[in-house]
Amino acid sequence: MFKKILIANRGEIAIRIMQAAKCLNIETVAIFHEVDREMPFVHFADYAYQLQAETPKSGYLDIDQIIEIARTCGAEAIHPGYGFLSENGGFSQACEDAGVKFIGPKAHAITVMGSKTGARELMLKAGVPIVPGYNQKATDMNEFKRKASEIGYPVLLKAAAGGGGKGMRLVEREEDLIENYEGAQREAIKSFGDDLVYMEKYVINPKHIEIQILGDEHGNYVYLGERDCSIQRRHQKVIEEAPSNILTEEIRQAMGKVAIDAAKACGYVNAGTIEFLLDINKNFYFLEMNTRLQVEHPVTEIICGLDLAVEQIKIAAGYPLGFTQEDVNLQGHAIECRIYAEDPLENFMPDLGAIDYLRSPVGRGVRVDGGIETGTEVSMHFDPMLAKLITWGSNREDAISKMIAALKDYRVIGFNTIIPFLIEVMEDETFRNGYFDTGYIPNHFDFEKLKQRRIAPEEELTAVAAFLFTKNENKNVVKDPTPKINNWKANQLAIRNLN
Ligand code: MV4
Repeated sequence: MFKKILIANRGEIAIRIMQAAKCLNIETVAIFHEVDREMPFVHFADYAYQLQAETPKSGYLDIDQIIEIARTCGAEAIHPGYGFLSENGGFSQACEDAGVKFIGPKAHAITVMGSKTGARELMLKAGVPIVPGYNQKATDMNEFKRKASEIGYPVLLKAAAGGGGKGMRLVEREEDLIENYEGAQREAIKSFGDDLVYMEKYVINPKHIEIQILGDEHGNYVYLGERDCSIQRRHQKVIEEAPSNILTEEIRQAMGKVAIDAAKACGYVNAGTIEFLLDINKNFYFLEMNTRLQVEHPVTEIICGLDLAVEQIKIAAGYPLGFTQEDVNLQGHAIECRIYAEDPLENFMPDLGAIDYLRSPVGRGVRVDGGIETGTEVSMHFDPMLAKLITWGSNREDAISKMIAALKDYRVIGFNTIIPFLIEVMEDETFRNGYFDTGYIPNHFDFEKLKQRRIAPEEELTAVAAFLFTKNENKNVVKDPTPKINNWKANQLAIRNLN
């Protein structure tokens, strides 16, 4: 087993991986840009090295510098987390060439799954169901039109080098095909430097169901159930849950088998996720494979009773899985809400600032994976996700109830977060009855209702001021009327309440 590993990431996922390493008695090395110097993940590591970089983001993408730090400090392995270099085949290869173990798949698997058309071709050969479509570059537009007619409108045009919905165009009629094709090409070359655009039949109102798999270096594979990630906005997941309440055991097993076939087809090793579209008739189609540990992995590990980051490290160290498919037993229901520093009433515009006061919810069946603390500065350098709140219940209703209570207990004072939006979703009948799909937020969610429910600043500040008053009241400290939050209005209220 490794004695020291480097985590090439920041924030909550860096802490999450360090926690797993500590379980295995492995020393941890953090890398950080200057702007992150005081972040909790830097202090949580056993060692920390500052990255020299022009911009905060470029530091975490600097392959040569990161590998050089690993070699200098004697780290035998590197965990990439998610985002940054986690799906960069060149990084996986560079680690291998440098004799530092990459805690993830080989470069080949990352590269082949990184091309959406390459992945579709491979899945076709492996007998994995894909959405009917046309993978070739359109050299002859009449041929392309014929293919579209064969597939049947509406069709979806997608960038082969894309992902996350960027550059997708929905075409309802033949007369709009060429104009949209050319537009999609322009966007693809601009966003991804590759103008290959392919076509798929449009699956109406799909659910996004993904299967977690693990593969070790000895040819063993297991699937760990599914996650329903349909509650998304602008192709960004917001709420995820496991299991999906509409999947039957029969469909679960069929999707699990197909997911393992997909992993075997690219010689996949370590943790991976196969994303599917599930249509109204419960037909499922391969969408893409994510060759990394995902943000939403906690809902799977909670219902499986596994630590996926520990499993990843053990696989990278050459250990066999240690359990078989028969040992996998899903218990209860888990839900994850991502806590974004965004204003849901301003089209989820990121909101920045310092955290004047942070109080995370705790309790039975409540887990918070966070990378922040009171005083943390939320900057525009990185993704605005602050933390993940996960609840577990014996069934879905129980998990939802715990989530509502925990969200109402969360205090992030200093800027807007999507917590009020998340409470609204948890209390919404369509969410609660499970009959939602990927169109839930854009087509169903009632933002007007949220607006009515927004806590008037006065009430909120009074609540905070009263809390601080109680806090101060309970302490045998010198009565200091100036509470420790730098929100002037709360101070005024607190002072007024104290007098
Ligand atoms: C689709 C689709 C319907 N039909 N492909 C969105 C991002 C990228 N992962 C693929 N996406 C979709 N591909 C076909 N043939 C609908 C979507 C889609 C979607 C998929 C999953 C989760 C959320 C979504 C939101 C909008 C569209």
